[in-house]
Amino acid sequence: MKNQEKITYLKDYQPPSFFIDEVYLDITLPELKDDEVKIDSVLILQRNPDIKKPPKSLFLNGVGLKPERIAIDGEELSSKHYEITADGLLIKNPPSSFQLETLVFIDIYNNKSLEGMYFSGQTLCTQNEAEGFRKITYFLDRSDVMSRFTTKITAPKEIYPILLAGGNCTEASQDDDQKTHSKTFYDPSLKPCYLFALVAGKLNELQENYTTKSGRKIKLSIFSEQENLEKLNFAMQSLKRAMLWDEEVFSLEYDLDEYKIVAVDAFNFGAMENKGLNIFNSSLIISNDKTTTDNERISIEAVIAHEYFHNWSGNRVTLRDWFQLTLKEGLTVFRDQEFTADHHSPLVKRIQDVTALRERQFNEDSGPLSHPIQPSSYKHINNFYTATIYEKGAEVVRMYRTLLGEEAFKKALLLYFSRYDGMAITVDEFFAVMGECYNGELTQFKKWYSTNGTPHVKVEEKWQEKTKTYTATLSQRIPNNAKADPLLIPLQYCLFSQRGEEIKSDTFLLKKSKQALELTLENQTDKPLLSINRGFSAPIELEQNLSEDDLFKLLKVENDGFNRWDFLQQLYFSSFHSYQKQKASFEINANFLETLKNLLTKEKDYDYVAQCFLLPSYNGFVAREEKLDFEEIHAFRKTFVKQLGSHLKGDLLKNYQKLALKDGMAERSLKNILLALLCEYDTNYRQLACDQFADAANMTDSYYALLILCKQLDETSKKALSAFYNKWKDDNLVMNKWFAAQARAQSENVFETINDLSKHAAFNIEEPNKVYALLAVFAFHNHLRFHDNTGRGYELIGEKIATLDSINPTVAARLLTAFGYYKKLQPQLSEKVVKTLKTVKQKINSRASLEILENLLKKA
Ligand code: HT7
Ligand code: ZN
Repeated sequence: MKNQEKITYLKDYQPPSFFIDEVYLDITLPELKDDEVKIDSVLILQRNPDIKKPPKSLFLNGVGLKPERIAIDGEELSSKHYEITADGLLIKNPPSSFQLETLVFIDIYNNKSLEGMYFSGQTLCTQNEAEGFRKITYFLDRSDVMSRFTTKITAPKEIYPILLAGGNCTEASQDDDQKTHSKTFYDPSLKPCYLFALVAGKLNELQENYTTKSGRKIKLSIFSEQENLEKLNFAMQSLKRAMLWDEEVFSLEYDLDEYKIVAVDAFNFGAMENKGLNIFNSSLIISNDKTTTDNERISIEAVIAHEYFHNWSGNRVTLRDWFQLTLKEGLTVFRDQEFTADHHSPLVKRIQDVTALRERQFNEDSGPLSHPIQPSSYKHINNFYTATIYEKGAEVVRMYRTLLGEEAFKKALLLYFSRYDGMAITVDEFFAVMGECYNGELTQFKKWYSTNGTPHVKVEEKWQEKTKTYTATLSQRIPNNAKADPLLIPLQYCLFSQRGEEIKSDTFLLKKSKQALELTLENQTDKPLLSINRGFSAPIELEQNLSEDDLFKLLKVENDGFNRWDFLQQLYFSSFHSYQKQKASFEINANFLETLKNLLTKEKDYDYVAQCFLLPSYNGFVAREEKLDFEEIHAFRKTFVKQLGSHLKGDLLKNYQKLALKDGMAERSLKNILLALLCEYDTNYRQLACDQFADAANMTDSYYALLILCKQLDETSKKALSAFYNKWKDDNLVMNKWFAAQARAQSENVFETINDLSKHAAFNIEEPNKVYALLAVFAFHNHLRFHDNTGRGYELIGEKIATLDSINPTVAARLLTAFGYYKKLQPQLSEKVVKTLKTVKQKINSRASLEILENLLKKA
């Protein structure tokens, strides 16, 4: 039974037989805890005029509802006219247009899945993407049914002083004895039900106004619990920056009179773009420099922008079905990446985005969970909110820009938004608009949507001195997808002479499996140097095999900052490969040391230098290496840092001390990376980390010092942890950091620590943030111990997944993806993973977790 779950296929799409034009929801919240919520819904339905044959029945989704009354055009239906099943309501012989009234009760107190309507602490809220609305009332829960919503909420005033829904507030009233009050919201835009939202609770509000370019005044409100009210200002200013940016860059304005955001602690993902009423994981709203790190602030700004940008890319232009998810997510990630690039360093942003793509998406795409940005089937849609749909989807949008050029791309986007405003569409329409604005043939590019796996592009260079002909033969293949047709890959490149002059820069369009870039270079005497995939113009793995000498030459001449950084990455990896061969006799290339020293002592862009001094992470190794041995990777990192330290300790220390006297995000970023290197080089430097921890004036300095100390769980780190705990124990969000710091510890006793922490009073398995902080940080970022030879890491996470599955399947399924690359591990470890997964399979029941498990266990 477990395995025979329903599969949804893209090819089976059928338009809805009915549309719902208007929705009137009358929602009554109970006075007594444990009583149910009453949902009285009136839907105005009409048959889809394109469907000629009158349908015999109409099926509305509905899960876990307790129906009390079902009426058509005011007449209660007798039981022979409808059927209630576990997943919905079937109405027999529906008229061609009618008014359907349903009165249902729902139990919100036992809803731990955090979908539909649920409690986050004392705050009642909703999460309806992808298929949560069916847990609230009977509806056509699909994104191509777009309706106008009017929502009336009635509730006891003392328990729920704040009542919110999407749209503009049109009416407020209270009963005579002031005990009960009501609010009505009308949303004039057409929206699918996944964008419906409601919030009720004891909340405080930060309110400001924003005037759009066309002069409309918008009321902006951010709500949180009382104690966080003074930590909402950064989010508010970020929202205003996002609104202004979308007007200036894409001429897109906000449309309603109100824009509301609510922070809740219990939330499965980062945030949700509900029309006019965003709901945010509190970790992505609440901030100040005492409690939030610089990187967290950048994420907050980006996610606020992301959800705001969805108002156009996702809400006004929405999806026909969930197979189109990348249409809104890929485009919106691209938009938020550009927003952040415009407000901070574009180069550092690109480096960070590509690093994240390699560490998350490339890893996903090279294992059993690989899927295209438009999958052809799914069992549970919640499993497809992946790095591939989001981040690879954004890279596909970026490639359109490279192909079309800045101006034509912008024109195409404006055309897209105006042509499809108010519609539910597919990626085909987006592709068609881009094609219309492209000066060439784009048909082949479409294959990016249906092809899974990261393309590997091999470069073989030849220089014929006699004929002065330079040839680079490029060939493409996808390792785990041998049958894939060739893709259209735009590769920006530059050829340099050996003396460092730029010979030619252009975009090469690789279309065939094998294709030559051939140039006659009359004035050249020596083989030129090729720097390709500049700015990471395509999401590919490059196989260029540049020698270390060529990398050093290119580092001197290349002016594309991204590729310069990437040459350093290649040097780190080539050092690893030398270490694998030479082990004890390994020595870092002197030129590499010199390059790093020059960067540290001469380069003034601290943010960039910080990126260069960040050694590839363990996930970076997962992305690049075919076979994984984390003990060897760990030993290499240690050896590398020891040698780096012994050559550069003076510079590392001097720069650390210099930066410690300065303020600023870039300065802090480099300073903390230098501190980590110093402490890893020689434990005596840990005193510096202790001092920084004790004296820190902000969370960035305090938390990075703590993280450095917690690499080993010993007396020193325990002291710091307990100081941190005593200071922050009443701050639920900061406590997430306390859990995460310990989950990263590389000590052999980390398993006991995690087990103990999972029983700590501040830990709550029902709150996804806690699961992410403790268990996901361990499984996704503590490679040394998650893959511990004893298999204890796997067992620990396996057991937690089994427990979590019956509470919150979405989060359990996400945690399972930590096993995604197990086939690259040494056999003794991959066998242990399989054993753990098989044990977990016996203990779980949810469709979401089973889908991931079955994919993981699929034979290659
Ligand atoms: N569009 C939002 C997706 C989302 C979600 C999906 C499934 C289950 C819970 C969820 N919470 C939010 C987030 C975004 O991309 O903006
Ligand atoms: Zn999104």
